[in-house]
Amino acid sequence: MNIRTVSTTPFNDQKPGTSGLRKSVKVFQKPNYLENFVQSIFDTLDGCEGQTLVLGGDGRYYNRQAIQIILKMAAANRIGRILVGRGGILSTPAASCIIRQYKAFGGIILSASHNPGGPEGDFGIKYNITNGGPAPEKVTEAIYDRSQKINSYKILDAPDVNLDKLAVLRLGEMAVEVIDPVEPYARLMESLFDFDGIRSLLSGGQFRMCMDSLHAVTGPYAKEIFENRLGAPAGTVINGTPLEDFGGGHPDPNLVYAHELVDILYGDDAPDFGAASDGDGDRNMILGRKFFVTPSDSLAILTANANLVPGYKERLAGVARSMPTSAAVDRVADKLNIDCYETPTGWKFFGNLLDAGKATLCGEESFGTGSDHVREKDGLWAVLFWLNILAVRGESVEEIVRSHWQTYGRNFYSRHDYEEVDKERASELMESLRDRLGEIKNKQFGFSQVDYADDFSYTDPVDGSISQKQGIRIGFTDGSRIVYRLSGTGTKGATLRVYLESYESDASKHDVDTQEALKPLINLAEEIAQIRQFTDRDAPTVIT
Ligand code: G16
Repeated sequence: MNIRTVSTTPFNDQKPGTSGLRKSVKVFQKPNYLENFVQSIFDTLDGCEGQTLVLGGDGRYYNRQAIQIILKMAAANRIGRILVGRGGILSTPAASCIIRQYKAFGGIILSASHNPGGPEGDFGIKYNITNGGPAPEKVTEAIYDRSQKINSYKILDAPDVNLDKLAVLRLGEMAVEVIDPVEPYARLMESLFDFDGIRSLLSGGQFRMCMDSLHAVTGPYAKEIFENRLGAPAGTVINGTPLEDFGGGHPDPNLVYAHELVDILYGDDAPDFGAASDGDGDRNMILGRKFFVTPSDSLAILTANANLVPGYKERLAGVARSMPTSAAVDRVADKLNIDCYETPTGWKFFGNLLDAGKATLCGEESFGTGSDHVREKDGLWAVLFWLNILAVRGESVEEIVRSHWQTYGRNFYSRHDYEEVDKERASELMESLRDRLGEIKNKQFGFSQVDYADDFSYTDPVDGSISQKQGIRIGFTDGSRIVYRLSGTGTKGATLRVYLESYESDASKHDVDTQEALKPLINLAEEIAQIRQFTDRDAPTVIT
């Protein structure tokens, strides 16, 4: 078989965002676009020749074609062995699990996460390092730098590999192992949670759950774990067949996009527990009967109840949350007397803390929770964690959350997204806030006295690397807070995210609607940033 060297020229838009390179499928289908980025990865990885890499994706449109291209390029770049999920499928947490279990050099994950799929949708690619986690900024920057100078890539002329049968094959000099994408992950879950206890809960006939896989990657994982291994009735997993376009839906587990599940959980005869995951299986949404658990509260509750779960009993070293995530978990960490870290948005920032044993659990407001069992956030892991707690405590989701608030107080929390707004105007809004930080500091807005105003900067406590301009924070003396950030995962225009948080210790005031409780802060967010004027929008596109 012949290795071809193909001439190419750089694309100037290959800078990875919050989580890898995400673009529309149409952009990825441009001649040489995918190839340039993949070659830039291989050129950047020192010592990858002869090594094992893991490869798989969330099954969205273009997944199969991209995998064939990457396999042939890997063979041409002298990679020793590739472990690829059957059908080209690997959920993001399963890819992380397999990199770690097989002690692979790293992995290439194909996903645009919660972004819609199909020929008109999005596609994405990211590189994960030996610890199983997303490449840190120094690696993604090196890949980008390389992509700006690239003038050729290498590819093997060979027929496509059959991805649909478990087998060990050869592609030129390289071994290709088509592996079961579910088994290693399901085994890892069994080692962390009390499967017997959860099985009694799910098969006892009293407790009912509904898992919405949104026609995305978790379908086969959820069916195997909940229905086959834990005895939940068939039909517990809905939308469980992965489709290339996610059935035309938006595979984002939140109250807006997972509306089928929300309707079930808020309908007559609702089940006791509902959950959803996203395109690539790393996000989660948790619902009780007619009750929504905010991701920030979920992280706090998992932390407070970790002792009930075999894999975490008496072994929490610390917790970490992204800066815009509410401080609910900080209160729990305080009580447990463990460290709590505040990182920029992006799971990659948790990697060092997990590797160094400084944090055991991590979470983000963006429906992501995880632990040191892998180096990605993990949707089904969070669902199992909740089921384990429910099995032990025998209370409803709502009771557990309310008693948590009673102990720790309630952090009212909401995120307002303004999607697909004009990029330049959105940057102007942020710049204008930056310019006025000095003036905003110590200012009084009505009853609200500003306590601090800054642009979040993070110094990694393990390697000392510094990440600046990670979001504008305006904190008030009553503990409430507004954060403004531009998303790093959108593919059309810009997405402005406004994160709102206030704290209420008085349990008699916990029963207020979140948007109502945050109303004064929402008005203040508009007054300070002039969102309507900069975005030309009267209201957010998505409120979570
Ligand atoms: C990615 C990152 C998360 C981040 C989220 C939203 O998640 O891994 O850490 O919180 O994007 O980022 P942004 O606010 O910049 O859009 P996923 O699930 O999309 O891979």
